[in-house]
Amino acid sequence: MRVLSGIQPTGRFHWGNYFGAIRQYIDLQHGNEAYYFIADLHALTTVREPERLRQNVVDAALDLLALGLDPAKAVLFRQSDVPEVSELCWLLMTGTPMGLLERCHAYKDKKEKGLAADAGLFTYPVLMSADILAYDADIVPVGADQVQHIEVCRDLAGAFNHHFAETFVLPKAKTLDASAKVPGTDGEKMSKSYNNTIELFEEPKAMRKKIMRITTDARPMEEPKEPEGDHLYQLYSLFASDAQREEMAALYRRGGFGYGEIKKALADVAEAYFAEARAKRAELAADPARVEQILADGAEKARKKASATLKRAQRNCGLK
Ligand code: AQP
Repeated sequence: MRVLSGIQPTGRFHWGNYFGAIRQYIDLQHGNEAYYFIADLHALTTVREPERLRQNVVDAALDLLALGLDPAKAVLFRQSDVPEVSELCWLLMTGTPMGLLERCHAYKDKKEKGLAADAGLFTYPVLMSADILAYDADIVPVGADQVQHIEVCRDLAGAFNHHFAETFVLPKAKTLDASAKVPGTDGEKMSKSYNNTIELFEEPKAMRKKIMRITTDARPMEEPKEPEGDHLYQLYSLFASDAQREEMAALYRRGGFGYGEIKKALADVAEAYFAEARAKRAELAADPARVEQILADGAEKARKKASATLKRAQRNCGLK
């Protein structure tokens, strides 16, 4: 299978990014042809400071490599290093109905909140479609919030294939049942724009502080509680072994505990979980030239694939 996914360098990655998407990237690099990119063109709709964007890209690469993305197995590259994708985006754009984009939640949510949206945000599902189709991806590992955009991609690819000739592979989204929508500290979807995130490589002290602020209900300590649907329990479950999870569920059902205890247990498992990656990240950060080389090698491989797809699409629609 050919696997492709992208992640925006709009800030430091959080637990939602990891358990919803990055963990899948790492698993799927084994036994598949995998392409992963740092979506800097997409990030431009949010990050408007050049230095910060550049730094975010480096941080994103360091995070991914530290978490186990292996450049010997998967192709890691910057989105903007493959200009073929932007051209492919235009080809798709000419056949994209406005109504389809008006229904996409990234744009709709912003508009409903009365926030200013630009054409970049409005057309983002089309660029994302080009990102996917350029590499003939079969599978796109993502969190639940991206499933709608993969459906748009399938619609656009299907319409192009139908109107012109068989050009694109129709991709499928892949989500993980237990972590397709990781809750944030307030119980809503963990998201940078909701200010409810816990970052992967946050300083342990700062991380503990955030964990202590996770919202809980006001039921008395002695009362038994149902663990399912409780976001603190859900977050703990992401890190815990089966035995730890069952023990925690039994504690909830028995009652007689304070949420402070659970939060402390969550901070302990989370700190241990990322300790190895944290050390590896520090090592990688000491050698920026190596990271740059990994991205340059990745771009070369990615361009080769994307330019073959672009040529096919140009020929089929009459440009060549
Ligand atoms: N809370 C989440 N649970 C599961 N998966 C998630 N993802 C994001 N949040 C969660 C998945 O992470 C991948 C990268 O997402 P992105 O590049 O679109 O990052 P993002 O959407 O910018 O993340 P945020 O924090 O949610 O940002 P904003 O606030 O800008 O929307 C994707 O596969 C995504 O599904």
